[in-house]
Amino acid sequence: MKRKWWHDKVAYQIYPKSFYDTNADGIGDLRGIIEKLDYLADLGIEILWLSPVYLSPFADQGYDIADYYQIDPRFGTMEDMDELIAEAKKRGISILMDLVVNHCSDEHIWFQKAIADPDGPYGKYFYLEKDDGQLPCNWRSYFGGPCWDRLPGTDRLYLHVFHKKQPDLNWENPEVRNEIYKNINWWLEKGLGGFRIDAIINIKKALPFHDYPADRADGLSSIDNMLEEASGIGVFLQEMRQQTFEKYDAFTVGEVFHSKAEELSSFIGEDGFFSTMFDFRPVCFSSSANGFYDYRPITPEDYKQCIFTSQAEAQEIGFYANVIENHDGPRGASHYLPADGCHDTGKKMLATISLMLRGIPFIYQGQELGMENTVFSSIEDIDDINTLAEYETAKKAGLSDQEALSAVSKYSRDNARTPMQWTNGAQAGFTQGTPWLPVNPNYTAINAASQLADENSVLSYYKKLIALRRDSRYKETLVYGKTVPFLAGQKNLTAFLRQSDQQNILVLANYQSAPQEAALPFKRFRTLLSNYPDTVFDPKKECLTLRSYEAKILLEL
Ligand code: TEU
Ligand code: CA
Repeated sequence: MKRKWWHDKVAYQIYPKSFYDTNADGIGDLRGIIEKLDYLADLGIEILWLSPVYLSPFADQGYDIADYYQIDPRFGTMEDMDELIAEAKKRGISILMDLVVNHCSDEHIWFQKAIADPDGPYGKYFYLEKDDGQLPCNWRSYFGGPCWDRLPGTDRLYLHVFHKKQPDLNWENPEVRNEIYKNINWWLEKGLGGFRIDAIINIKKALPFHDYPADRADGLSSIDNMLEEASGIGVFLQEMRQQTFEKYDAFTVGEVFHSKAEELSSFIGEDGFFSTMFDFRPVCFSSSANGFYDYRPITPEDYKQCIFTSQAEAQEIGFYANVIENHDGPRGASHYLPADGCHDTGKKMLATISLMLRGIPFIYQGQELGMENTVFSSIEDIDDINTLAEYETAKKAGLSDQEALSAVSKYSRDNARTPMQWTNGAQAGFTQGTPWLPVNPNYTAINAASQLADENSVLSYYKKLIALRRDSRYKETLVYGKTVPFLAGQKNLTAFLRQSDQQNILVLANYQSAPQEAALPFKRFRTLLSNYPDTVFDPKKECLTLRSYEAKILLEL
């Protein structure tokens, strides 16, 4: 396998709006990120992905871009951005921007020109169809309702698979693709390390537009059916890579849902479309075509199955990017840990698993503190358009207000979007003003300042895990070594070996509160890291007793 500069890095996702506010307007900003670069460097981060900071009306929190060449004034200026790239570089950190090119904002000049002249060149930048009283197809938008809306003041409809303020760009039009590549190269010229690539699987539509069997009472069909049928996306992705990323040796991580197993090597194999893509298998496990109200919790055994399947599938091909949370869902600690394990010890165990897997770890802001889901006391507390749509879906399915609220609370994207908890002071030290989204009330117990001062905190443990990955003695094994499941049939034990020619490293996690024994595959070992200060080992039985949510990383001697 060709070695690449990103293989041994740990990445971190910033949701700028909620990271750190320096001018008291309640919204995080670029200067806030610059101020916290030392914190991130100290944690061991070498790649930093920023969710969108481009000019945007914020219908979907910046995932609706009005100008790809401008920074939104809420976040700062282009000078701030340049300074951020330069300051990060000084600390050995590469910046990734979010590449949102399935759609733009309806306030983008291209869409405005399409409205003014639907038959002109910009009409071809979008998917426009004559409005003959019937929708061109019955796809349901990801945020609820049909994917078609009237192009204002015209007799046309336009396609939006997300919000109506996010019209889909027509990738079949080479002019659109060239505009996108030009933009990517413009940013790479500035010294970016690369991009996280949003909703990329949606760029290829199964054409001509047609209906699929309705799957809800609304008569619409999930877009998944279309994605299943669409083929030929590789032509676009290959062209994009060749015209942009490849020339700069840029790092790219694809947000790829619904990829087909046989396509994995074209996506992330050597010379694949992307450097890596997120492993969403555990996320998809919980989801349901019916919506949030029908999502199912994931058990430790399910989670183990998911990660082992993904590890096996990718290891001969390339690298997955491993995540337990991002800005689109619940907090990892709340989602993946049983209620009796959602404490510091359990959070450290979950971190051990996620960061010791083969792949490129992405940590989402606050994950390193063990931030948890927040509490919504009414639907008024929710800002996110996706959650609001899911709430309506739940009610239409017959749930009461209270039931619907409780169902969507578990999966709401706002759980991840509450402000970063820096201190135990007012507004968790996030802002001197009023935060755009209320802080999670648990900030007095969970915050960076107290954890920085505590050798045994979740944050300190994350630092040790990252340091271990970067340690030259183990790096080869932890980065390139195989993942070999161990005692996979033993319930609520998640164990695997990381193996290279030089060494064996065993990761053990007791994913429950009851203790359990684990027979070791070797007699002599040294503990590299654990969430307990000591080890209960019976040398006669070559057996280790793991206590409640105990995790161990052992080096065979
Ligand atoms: O998400 C793409 C996507 O598929 C989401 O709709 C996802 O299924 C949903 O958020 C799960 O709750 C990306 C971004 O990450 C998301 O924040 C944007 O809203 C979306 O694209 C549109 O740009
Ligand atoms: Ca601000």
